[in-house]
Amino acid sequence: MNRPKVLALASLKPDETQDRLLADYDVLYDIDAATDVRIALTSGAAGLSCAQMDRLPALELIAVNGVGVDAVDLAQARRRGIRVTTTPDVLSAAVAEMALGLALAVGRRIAEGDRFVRAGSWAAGEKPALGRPVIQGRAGILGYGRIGHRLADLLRGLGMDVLYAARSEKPNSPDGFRADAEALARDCNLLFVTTAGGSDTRGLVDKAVLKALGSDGILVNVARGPVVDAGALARALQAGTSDGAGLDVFDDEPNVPQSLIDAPNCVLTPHLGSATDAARAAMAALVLDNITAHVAGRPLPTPYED
Ligand code: 8YV
Repeated sequence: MNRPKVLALASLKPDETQDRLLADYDVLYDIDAATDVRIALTSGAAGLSCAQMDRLPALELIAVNGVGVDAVDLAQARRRGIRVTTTPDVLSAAVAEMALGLALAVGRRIAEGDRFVRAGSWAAGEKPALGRPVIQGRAGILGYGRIGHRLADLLRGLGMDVLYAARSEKPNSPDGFRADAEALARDCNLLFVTTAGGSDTRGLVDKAVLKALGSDGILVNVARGPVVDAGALARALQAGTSDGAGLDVFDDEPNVPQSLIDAPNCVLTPHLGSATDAARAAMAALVLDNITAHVAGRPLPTPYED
């Protein structure tokens, strides 16, 4: 029997899920050899552009291994009636704890302390820089979707007051609403970015928002690089008008601007938000479930909904 073809622009983890994909489907990796594929598997970061879709005239389904669809040309997919699925919920806890970890790493200078020990500075009698309390005061969450909600639960559980900015105020939320990023930044000392990427949010955290966050503010971005103006952030960190930043995402991954590498109190991680074994296994299982459902003509478990 002919196995359905899948163009794989991303691989699945753990290996057992990748093995299931390889067992059940004829997996192609080269888009030029995939002109008749009906299914494309991609990651949140890689997405699928309009130009790529143009090379896949038979495409019916884009299965994203992640929640971000900013790299998928959704307008073109809609025009062509191509369905898109993502992996919501199963990665929210992982991304939320990464955000919290980055805030702690920045505020308590954990990454800097690690470098200090390894460089022999401690043994040489030098004194490490002091950190600052992190879990106190008010935390702001920019983007109040599934990941933002999970993070808000964690922060509230730690005794923090939580504020959020989103497109609209959420009825019955225990957290305080602010109408925009600047108002949110003004009223908190930890600002977490969990909003979707794409043209709507590009440069949302700009010089004015960083100024509103102030010189005792910490910024954490686990969303998409372009949401934060990296140049403005690097300048604010250098000038001391921002206290610190924890960044898991960047404009041009895996390249990180030298200005951020050189910036003081800036913790940089390689897009690790969903990178736990449990989250990645659950994501991969959902990707396979969506592909299987599509092939069988059943309803998609997790279609992307705008
Ligand atoms: C993944 C992500 O790291 O969900 C997303 O959009 O950015 C991350 O969870 C990425 O999709 C790689 O699979």
